[in-house]
Amino acid sequence: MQLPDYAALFSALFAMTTPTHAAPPRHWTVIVGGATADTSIYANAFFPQAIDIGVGDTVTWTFEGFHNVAFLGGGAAPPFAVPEGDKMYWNPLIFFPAEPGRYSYICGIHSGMRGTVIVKDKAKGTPAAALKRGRAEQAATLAAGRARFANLHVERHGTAFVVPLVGNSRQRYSVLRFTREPLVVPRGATVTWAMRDTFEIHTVTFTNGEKPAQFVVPEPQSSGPPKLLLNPKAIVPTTTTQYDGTGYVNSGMLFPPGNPGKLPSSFRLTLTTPGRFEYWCLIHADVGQRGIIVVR
Ligand SMILES: [Cu+2]
Repeated sequence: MQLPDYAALFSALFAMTTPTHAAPPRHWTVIVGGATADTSIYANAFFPQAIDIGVGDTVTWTFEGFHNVAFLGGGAAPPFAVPEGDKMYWNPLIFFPAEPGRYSYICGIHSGMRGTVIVKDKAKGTPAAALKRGRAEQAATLAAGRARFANLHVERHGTAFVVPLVGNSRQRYSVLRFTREPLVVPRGATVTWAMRDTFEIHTVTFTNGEKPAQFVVPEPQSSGPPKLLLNPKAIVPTTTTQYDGTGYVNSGMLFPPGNPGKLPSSFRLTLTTPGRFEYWCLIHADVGQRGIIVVR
């Protein structure tokens, strides 16, 4: 999913809401997200996580790669994330009070993804040094994710298999893959996909050879950016517990374990028929989150 560039909008708003100042305003950059070249690892973070700026300076958030961030226009004094129904959307209309202080912001989609802007009378560092620090933090995050993926194993207890969906909120990455290799199980085996990631949401969806359904559907608005709607085909779970290799089977959205809403964080299927079956995460199908199960 390609997102429009809102950098200019951010900058314009900052410029509008910051007073004229004796010292020339400086321009800072915060990187949002990032991914490995093969898109298997995503950084769910702001880099640098904390940035010091001076009163009157501007900040641009630069979005890298695919990101599940929805934008909504409008609103008088919007918070960083806008609730709508039971979902949260990122709101680009961010007004920093133009006075010293510590301002936290979050990504409304990825719980736990947060950053801080510290506004001082005069910032100590330089924008170049802050960006370099951001890049270094991002590289460390992606390296940690890559190492985790390299060490990803399906758990097996007899004929029960567990595919962990992993991420790390401290190191701020998510692995957007199910397994490294096709998972081979005996006929009659039960496979559980278990969320172990406190950031992300995924689906487990067998499409029976069909192209995976789009998770978000842009809906044009009379003004401003399109509203992004969640596709019912992706979010409504099917009731299947046994899979014979035919039909459409969907877990619906799987959420971080122990989430406050007690929303589902695992999905289980018994595989009754030999064959090779493809499944997808509909949320991350664009970036190749596809799994293969071979039933023997
Ligand atoms: Cu996913």
